[in-house]
Amino acid sequence: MDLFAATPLQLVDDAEGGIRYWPAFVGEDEAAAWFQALCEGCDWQHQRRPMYDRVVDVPRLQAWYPFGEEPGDDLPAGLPLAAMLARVQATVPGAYNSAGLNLYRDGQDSVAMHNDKLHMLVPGQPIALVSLGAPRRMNIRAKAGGRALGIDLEPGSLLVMSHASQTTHEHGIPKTTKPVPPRMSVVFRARPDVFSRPPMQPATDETRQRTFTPVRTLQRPPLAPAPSQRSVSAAQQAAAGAGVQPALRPAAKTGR
Ligand SMILES: O=C(O)CCC(=O)C(=O)O
Ligand SMILES: [Mn+2]
Repeated sequence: MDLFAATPLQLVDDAEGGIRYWPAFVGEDEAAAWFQALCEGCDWQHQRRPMYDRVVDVPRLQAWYPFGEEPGDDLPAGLPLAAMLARVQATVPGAYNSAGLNLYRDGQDSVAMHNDKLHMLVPGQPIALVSLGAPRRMNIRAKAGGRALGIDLEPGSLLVMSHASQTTHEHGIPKTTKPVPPRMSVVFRARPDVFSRPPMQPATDETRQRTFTPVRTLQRPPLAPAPSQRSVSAAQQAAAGAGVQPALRPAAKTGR
């Protein structure tokens, strides 16, 4: 066990380890290499989700990879997921069998306050979340009430949430008007019946699928909008500089 791994910050306490944070779980260079490889190599999907009486955009891109007891046999060879899993296992051992990835293209991407769905988690098993790319604030709030705790999730950090904490606390990544470059989370979980779960539902609107262009290859797109178009926000301009196409951002109401 390395030194950083030995000293997590305890954010929430419970009988299963609560919520712990390792700010420097891996070094900067390794985190940057993982981010680049995952940006370019993952099968990023843009989902839409029913919310009340309509279907809304999920305000981030997602990818999902299930794996069995020999993760190297199931995980795509070109991605660093097996190496990341080995590092996570060395710090917080668990019966992980799923890697869920979120890509926040800019400050408009987010995830609303929620707890991870209990019926899709094996009881007692940890949820291990590796952050890459730009830092983003996560809010963690007790369901019983009280002020939310805000923690800036640094690239190369590890946040581990117990299964029990999903019954007592909610977490979320709020939108921000600050110009923030893309950020990614890679979340290892133990799912019941992981291989029988239906694959992620892609966006129903074809044009909303695969809207992320790998950061290394993208040229800065022109930003001058025609007078009739809505203005481009500072966050969108920054995202464009970081390799995200503002023209492809959804304008509609978004869901979690
Ligand atoms: O991106 C994050 O840090 C949080 C993601 C999350 O909460 C989830 O995927 O359920
Ligand atoms: Mn979550």
